[in-house]
Amino acid sequence: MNRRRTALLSLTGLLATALTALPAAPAGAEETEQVRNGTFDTGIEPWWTSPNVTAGVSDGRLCADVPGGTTNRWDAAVGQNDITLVKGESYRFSFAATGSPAGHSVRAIVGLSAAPYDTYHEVTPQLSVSGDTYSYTFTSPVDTTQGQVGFQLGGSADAWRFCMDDVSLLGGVPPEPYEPDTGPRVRVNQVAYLPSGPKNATLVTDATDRLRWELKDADGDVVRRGWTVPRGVDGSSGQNVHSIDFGAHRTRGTGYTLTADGETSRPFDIDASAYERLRLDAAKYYYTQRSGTPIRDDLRPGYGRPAGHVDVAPNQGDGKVPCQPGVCDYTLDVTGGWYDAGDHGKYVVNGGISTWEVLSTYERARHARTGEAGKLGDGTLNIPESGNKVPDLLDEARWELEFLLKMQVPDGEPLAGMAHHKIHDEQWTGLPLLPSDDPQKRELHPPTTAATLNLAATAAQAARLYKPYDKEFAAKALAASRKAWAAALAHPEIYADPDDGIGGGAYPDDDVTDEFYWAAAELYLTTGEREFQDFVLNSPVHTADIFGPLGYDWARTAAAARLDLATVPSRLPGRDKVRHSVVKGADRYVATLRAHPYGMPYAPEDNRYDWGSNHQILHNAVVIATAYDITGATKYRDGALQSMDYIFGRNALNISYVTGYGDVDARNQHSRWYARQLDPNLPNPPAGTLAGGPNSSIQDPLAQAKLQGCTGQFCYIDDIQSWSTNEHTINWNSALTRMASFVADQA
Ligand code: 9MR
Repeated sequence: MNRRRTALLSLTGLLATALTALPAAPAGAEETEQVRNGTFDTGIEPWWTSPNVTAGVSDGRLCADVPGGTTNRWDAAVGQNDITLVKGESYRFSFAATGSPAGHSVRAIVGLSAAPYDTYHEVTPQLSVSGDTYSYTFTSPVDTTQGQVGFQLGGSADAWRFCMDDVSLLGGVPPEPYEPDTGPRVRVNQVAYLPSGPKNATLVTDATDRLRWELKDADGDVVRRGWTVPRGVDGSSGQNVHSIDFGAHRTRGTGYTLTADGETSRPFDIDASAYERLRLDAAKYYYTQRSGTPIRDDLRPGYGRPAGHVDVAPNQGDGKVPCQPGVCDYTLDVTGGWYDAGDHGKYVVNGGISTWEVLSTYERARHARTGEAGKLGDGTLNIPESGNKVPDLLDEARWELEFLLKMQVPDGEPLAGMAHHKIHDEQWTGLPLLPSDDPQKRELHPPTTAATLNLAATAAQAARLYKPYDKEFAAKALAASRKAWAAALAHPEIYADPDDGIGGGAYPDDDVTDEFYWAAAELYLTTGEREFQDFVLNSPVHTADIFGPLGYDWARTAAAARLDLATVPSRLPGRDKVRHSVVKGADRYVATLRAHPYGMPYAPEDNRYDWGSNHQILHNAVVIATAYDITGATKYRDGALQSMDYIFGRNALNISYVTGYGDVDARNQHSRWYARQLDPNLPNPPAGTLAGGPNSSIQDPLAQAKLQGCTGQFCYIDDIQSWSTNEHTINWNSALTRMASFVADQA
């Protein structure tokens, strides 16, 4: 520590000289130590410890005896408060540490010492007995004088000893520029092209003239040659690119590579089997998202965990959840359902669109020419209900449906029949945190028209799909749907508060004409009744141009109705026109895809990628795929297939956005329980988990620190802290589920 002390002293000396000799230095230009007594030369002041930790100076270091038997990381800690952080300034956070016995890790954070305890930088290194030094650079996203350097030591069953020294937080260091490793400049679908499908790639190059390309098999033998097509500068990446079409090669095989301009792509297959796997993996994602039930390790090795939010401490549980103060005076049992994403919230609007898309994957398989409903039938998904003679996909969706029905306001209450918008924690919780370890109070938020119509739509759809398997449940769902429909008509303009985003997302939507259209469409398709038919035909949404560049999502639900009216058999007057409108939408997306040098059906205005852009791309692909189901025309089949290439690596970052698929895949999605990046004892997300993908608005601090000024496709980072570019959600995986099934069916 003496060395450090000298370094600090001489730095102070330098600073003093600089200050007298030169005009005022620009803020942040000098390196300044923010931590007091990081070398423990004067005892442990001003460091604090949690009451259960005993700390003192030993051999010039701070050593802490940590008790066993705590749950969360922050249940035992050492730290220092009152640290000033300056927004936009970069800091080097470094320390030396030991842990004994071996095998323990420390969660070291720089964050906020007061609620909501945001962390601006955190790492969880595994400690050694002999000791290591650790050093990290990050940029502060905020101005605060309430900063904290904290070492969280809890969560271990056994007692252990932690020692640290030379703790430093040096401000004014040069920021570490973030350069994503994008690998070879030839960008391919790293998973697989279908033997009979289109095969396209993108080459990043400064060359403006066409170049030779070669396709090699696994032995390195050239099996096909051709010329690239120069495409100029691509606005979505800022790169000069060429495209490559090797679709003429139809020979099945693994380990192919594509070479051009002296670069060789990552390997890929020409085969369908990966999509058969993906069909199941994408749908299996939902079991591990279940709330209210233990996840069985025998069904998902490595993913077993206790039931979340079932009234077992420290959970406050979802069995008797009150409203936010002043909203209602009853409690509801809202156990079950799927957790929305990496958080522990459950939201009816997002639950609704997700359930619709999972159910629609099944419904499409029943009606489409290439559909094979048995592929997601009983016994395919390895869930507790497998073997009950009900298609597994329906069993999985029912887990969420039962929850959605519980969110309905009970009879006798003023808003009876409406649905509460959401239920989640009172405050945001930190990462990592298993659902069963969440200690927060849970609350119901006010009912909204949007949530009510989501419930009406999905429950109506459920009523027709479950009828052959469970008449009683089908009848219950239909009754709930009718009740919700009537309640929405009686309260057509109750919107979610866009500022209600503490402890959970807001999911605000102040245009519900599309939700009304969707609910009416599902009720019509299930009952054939005149009231719903009239509502559909009279809705301005019925004839509106709804297939815009961004794709449908939880707030823009008209497409859910239009796709179902076009494909689920009915006697709707003018049904041909509805079918034609889908084909017209698909034509637009195919045109976008053909004009795009990365070959995808997504070109948002000014290349401003939206939150969850990956699922929007998949949704535009669903529209193209549906046009294929309607017309049987190859150009739609090919367009839908080609859209997958972007998701699997034919993109500016050369990454597959689906965990477990492709040579380099997204695997650190923002999640409180697939948090391996923060705790080596936790898993990464299961195979088949889609990352949200590039988001030009980069709302989270990590993305803001690393990706400032990013162009379209580059606004993404595979880091668990980047919740605005790298989360996973039930409504994004439903898009993957639907497309995976379509692609597998084309084999
Ligand atoms: O996907 C949602 C995105 O469209 C919204 O712009 C954003 C802000 O409201 O919220 C996203 O949804 C998040 C939700 O609010 C909470 N759970 C995680 C969701 C995905 O990030």
